[in-house]
Parts: sequence; structure tokens; C-alpha cells
Amino acid sequence: MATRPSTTNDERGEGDELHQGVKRGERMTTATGTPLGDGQNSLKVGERGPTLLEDFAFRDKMFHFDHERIPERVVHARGYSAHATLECLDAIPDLTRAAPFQRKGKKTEAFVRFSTVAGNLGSPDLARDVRGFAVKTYTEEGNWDLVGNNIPVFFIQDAMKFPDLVHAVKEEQDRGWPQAASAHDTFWDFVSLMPESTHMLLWAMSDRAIPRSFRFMEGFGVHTYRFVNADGEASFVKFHWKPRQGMQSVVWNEALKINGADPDFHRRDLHAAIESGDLPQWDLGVQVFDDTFADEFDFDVLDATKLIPEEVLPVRIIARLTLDRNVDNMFAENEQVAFGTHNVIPGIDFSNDPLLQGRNFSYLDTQLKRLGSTNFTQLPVNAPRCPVMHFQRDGHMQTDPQLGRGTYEPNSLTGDDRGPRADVVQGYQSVMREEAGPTRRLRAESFADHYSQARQFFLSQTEVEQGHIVDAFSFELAKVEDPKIRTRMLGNLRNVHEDLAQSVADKLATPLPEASEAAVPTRTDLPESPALSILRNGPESFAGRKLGVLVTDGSDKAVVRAVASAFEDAGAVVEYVAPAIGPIKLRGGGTLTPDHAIDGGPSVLFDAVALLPSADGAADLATRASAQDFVSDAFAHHKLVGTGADATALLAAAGVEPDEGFVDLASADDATVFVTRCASLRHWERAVRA
Ligand code: HDE
Repeated sequence: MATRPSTTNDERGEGDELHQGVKRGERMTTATGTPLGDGQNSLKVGERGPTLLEDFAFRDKMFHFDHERIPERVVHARGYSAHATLECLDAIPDLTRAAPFQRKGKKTEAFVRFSTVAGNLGSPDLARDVRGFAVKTYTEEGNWDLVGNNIPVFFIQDAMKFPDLVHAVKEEQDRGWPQAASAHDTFWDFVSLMPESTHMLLWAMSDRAIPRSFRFMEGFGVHTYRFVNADGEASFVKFHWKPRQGMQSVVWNEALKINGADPDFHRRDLHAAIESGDLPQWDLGVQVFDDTFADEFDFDVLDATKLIPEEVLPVRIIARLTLDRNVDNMFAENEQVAFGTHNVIPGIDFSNDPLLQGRNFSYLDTQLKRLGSTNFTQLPVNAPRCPVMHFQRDGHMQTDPQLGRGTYEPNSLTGDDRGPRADVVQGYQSVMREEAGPTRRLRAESFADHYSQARQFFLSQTEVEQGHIVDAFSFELAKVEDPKIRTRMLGNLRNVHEDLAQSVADKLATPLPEASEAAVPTRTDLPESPALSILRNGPESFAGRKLGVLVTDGSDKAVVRAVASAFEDAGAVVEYVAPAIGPIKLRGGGTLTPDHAIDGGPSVLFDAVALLPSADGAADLATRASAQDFVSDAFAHHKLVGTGADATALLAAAGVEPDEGFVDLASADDATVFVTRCASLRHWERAVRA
């Protein structure tokens, strides 16, 4: 019988050396502990070589280095993680016996990994892509993984199609590009031939696919799962993560520039927020329903290309997730964490969603390839915090000194005649359900409507968001080289909404083709669902956002300080951008050390900007392309701009005519007006007018 010790946060002391890394003041050794006399030079004959094969210290080091890399994830390779706590806000033992939800106030340790899907490990953060939102909860009844995304539906209905989807979106095999981008022929060829992907495409072309931060996006379990209570009564459930920071995305032109300015924008943002104590939080909500609801609902609840609108079935908040500790080691935690939909605990069960059923195989299988051993569950980030007892034995890299003689069940060698046994009362019980029918390979008729919810999503967006969807389809399809793929896609879009199809066709300067043949007609009677829009559900303040303040020698100290304290009081971060990285002298006394030099601190890194140069500083900046871009990009990305009394030369050089999105910062008193205006995050009226 094997029992594993738990590793809790409390056991990790301050300055704890987690592994055999070199401790301060201690001598270096080989991997087997032999102290090194010289870590700088290999063992040579004479002064100039050759190097001797006998040099075990060189071989020890190089051998390990040669094998440092493991295969990256086949999808979701690029990710970033944090440790977390899940706190129960509303106990629901009537619905589920799942351990985290039995008592209000109960806290359970968790680990979260966010990711993009298509790009490789080193790809930029702001790709247009779905974001993974995977949560591992270490309960006393085992690890529960909710491996979700930031979009509530998926491209395909059957796991059988997943390798095709991924092959289509990844870089093309004959050339090796594009990296982290769906804007190419193979992706659009595949999805245009698979109309079931249309609803997801609408989401992927919306601002959901370019979040401002991991902190500002929703998460979804996507599939219908089952809750099971202690009496064995089951209901259906869909999981939602709602960011307490509110939702926010960037605009596409901004995303392209962020990728150049800071490819690590999302991971840096998350790390900085946690480090500063501004801990990101999500409410965990559930939509719970029974067979009758499932039977009467407009679509099949087993179809992962459909959602249940919140206006039809409200989301009940049951818990809160707080990200409270950054990872210590990206490899040991972010890379080695192994999520799997098959990791369920008593009280959580599967539905027959054919996508989910396929995932339950894939996630376990892929870990063997990636982590190299069936014993990956023993790695600290994957190890359950509860006792583990089983008779699985040996395997590569077994670290458990499994004791005793009985390696089988039942056995009586533990001294207890009953020995260890499966627990038929308290242990995991799969929901008993009647299943019958001939074995067949087919897609259910109830999965046939591919366009109605896509249309509902489009109509639920604000005008600005609809414009972004049109722009995104046009951008992506313009990158497609084969015109027949573009035409086929436009034919599909006609089944979603004529205006959408026509607007995209206009932007592509392509004639609108006939609508493609739909399996069933698109429903036009589905009501709008405001919950599907980001802009209709924005935050109420600038808290958690970042202001960039452009300063130069001679900037007015009173105004700079007033702006900084107004924003900091509102829970925002303030960073300074100056002509150079060295300290600047303020008018009114004192110096200020900038966070960025203008050439490396473009306005795309900030949610709003304040232009507070001196008159001389503005004249100097006006000659620099990076400063002109700072202003013109802020304007083009619809940002709120605060302008000091001396910013005029800079505005003129950037070719920007101030509008109502500009707030006067002539004196220190104006700072509070500016921070209040910034609560709206962007001046969208500028977008509508454009
Ligand atoms: Fe995944 N997916 N997936 N996926 N997925 C993986 O598992 C797979 C799907 C999701 O941060 C892989 O450990 C199949 C839907 C996330 O480590 C792999 C199908 C959703 C992550 C895999 C899907 C997801 C993965 C690759 C179709 C949202 C990253 C590495 C049936 C509900 C987890 C790995 C992390 C990762 C298979 C579809 C979310 C290959 C077969 C739908 C967040 O097992």
C-alpha cells in the first residue's frame, strides 16, 4: 500500500530551497553529490587540450543539459500558472457531494493554468486564439480538474475530429508557418467545410479571443457535466468562472503591437498583479438542470457547440477562486502540471457529450508522452494532497518506497483480514443510467443546427463589438490565399446573418456567394443574450488597470503626483514613460525614475495614458516616431487620454485632434475627473464615429 506525504503551502518556509539548486555560500556538486573543485574548466591534457573523456564532471553537466527539454503540449503549449485557493460561498450538499462545496467558508487548495491553444511554447501572448482556463483542485477526495476555456462552446462536436482541427490550425507542414495564428488556408479550409464550427468562429473572431489579461476573462467548463449528491441523485451542470475584475479585451491593431512590444504581456500582467497583492479572483457559478429542462431546451445539452444562455438558466455562484501565489519554477509547475478531464471526485460525473468522452482518454494518454512516465501523478504539482492507496507498482521514475508484501487486492497481509478494499459506500459511484441502442457511427439529428446560436451571439453584441467581428473575419480571410475558401466561408456566414456576410464581403471586395446549404434552417426567434457581450458587462472602475504617464524633465510635479495618487487610490497601477530610462527632474522639485524609455514603452502597454511633458520636453518628443506613435496609437485604440497644459506640440506632431475622450489635466484638481472618466476603459464613441 502506498501513501504519499502532502506538500502544503505552510510547509514551504521563507527562503526554502526547493531542490538541489545552489544554496548561498554552499559548494557546488555533481548530481550525485561529489563536490566540484572547478566548475569553469573541463579536464584537459596540457593547457590547450584535448578534453578527456574521463571528465565525469563535464559529462555529468552536459548529459543533463542535453536532455533538459520535454515535448511541449500538442495544444496549449504556451501557458502560465499560479497557485490558488477555492473558497465555498454557498454550500450545495443537496446537489453534489463534491468535497469543496459541502460547507460555506471551506477553503481548498488549487492550481490554475491559462494558455493559448495554437502557438508553440515561445509564441506571443496576444495571438487571436481561445484561452485555456484549467483548474486543478486538491480536495480530500482526490484531485478534481476542470479543464475549461475562456469561450463556452467549441469548434467540433465529436472528439474524433480533434486531430483534424488541430492539424488545420497549427503551422502548415510544408512550410512551418504561421505561428500562433488561425489566419491561413488550412484553418479556414477545415472550418468552412465543418459548419458545426461556425458558432465558435463567431466567438473566436470576437474580442473574447484577444483578452487584455487573463485576469479579465471568463472561464467555462464548456461541456455538460453531472452533479451527484450523497443519495446518488444526479442533475446536469455547466460550470462558469466570472472574473471579479470585470471583463476586458484589447483591440486587434493593439494586439498586433503588444506582441512586438511585450510578447509576455499576459504572463507579466498576471505575475505582477499577484506579486503586488492585487490578487485576481473569479466567482465559480453553476447552471444546474434536470432531464426535463434538457429535453425541453432548444438544443442538445450534449452538443459542445451550444450554450445555455444565462437569461434562460441563471448562473448560481457557489465559490470564489483567488490566485494567491506565483509559481516558483516554470518547469516544475507550469510545464509538469498534468490536467485531465478524467480527474473527477465523488459528486462530479460526466455526461455523454462525445467531445468530453473523447477528452477523457486523450488527457491521460498525452501525459505519458510529455512527462515520460506513468508516475507523473507523483510530481509535487500533480500529487494529491490526500492519502493515495493503490497497488499500482514500479514504472519509470517511481519515487514512492512502496512497502510490504501484498501488491494485490484483496490481501490480508496488512494485519487486517479485510485488507484495503474499494469503498462501495463512500467511494466514487458512477451515476447509474440506462443506455441502449445499436452501435453506429453517426451524428445525432439533435446536433444539426449549426447557425442559430451563432446568429444569437452576433445579435447580442454591441455595435462596436459587431464591427470587431466583421474586421476579424476580414483580416483572417484576407490572409487566405485560395479564393474558393473565402467564398465558401462567406456562404456559411450568410446563414448566420446577412449583414455580417455582406460587411465581410465588402471588406474583402469579394462578391457575396449563394448561402451554403444548411442542415436545418437558422432560427431567427432566439432572443438576444446580453451576458454574451463584453462591453455590456464591463467593470465599474479603473481598478486593476494600468495608466501610462508620459513625463520629461520639467514635468509639473503637482500634476504628476495628483494623477498618480488619484489612480493609485482607485486601485490602478501607474507607470512612467520618459525620453530615457534615467531619472528626470520635475518642475517644483524632486526627481522621478521612469519605468520605461519611450522607445520601449509604447501606449499599447497601458489602458489609458496621461501626457504630462514640459513644453520643451513635448517639443523634443514631437520629433521622435515612438512618441508620435504613443499618442496616435492611444487615440486609434480608443483610449482615454489625459493632456497636461504643455502637451500641444506632441498632439500636433501625432496628427491627433482631441475629442471628448481627452481630459484636460491643466491642474492637479483635474486628476479625479480623469480617473472617473477612465472607468469606462475606452472612448468607444470614437470607434463608432470612425
Ligand atoms: Fe483540450 N487537450 N482537447 N480542450 N485542453 C489538451 O492535454 C483534447 C478541448 C484544454 O494547461 C491536451 O495535457 C481533445 C475542449 C485546456 O495543461 C490534450 C479535445 C476544451 C488544455 C487535449 C479537446 C479544452 C488542453 C494537450 C476534443 C475546453 C491545457 C496537453 C475532444 C473545455 C491544459 C494536455 C493545461 C490540453 C485534448 C478539446 C481545454 C491533447 C482530444 C473542448 C485548457 O490531451
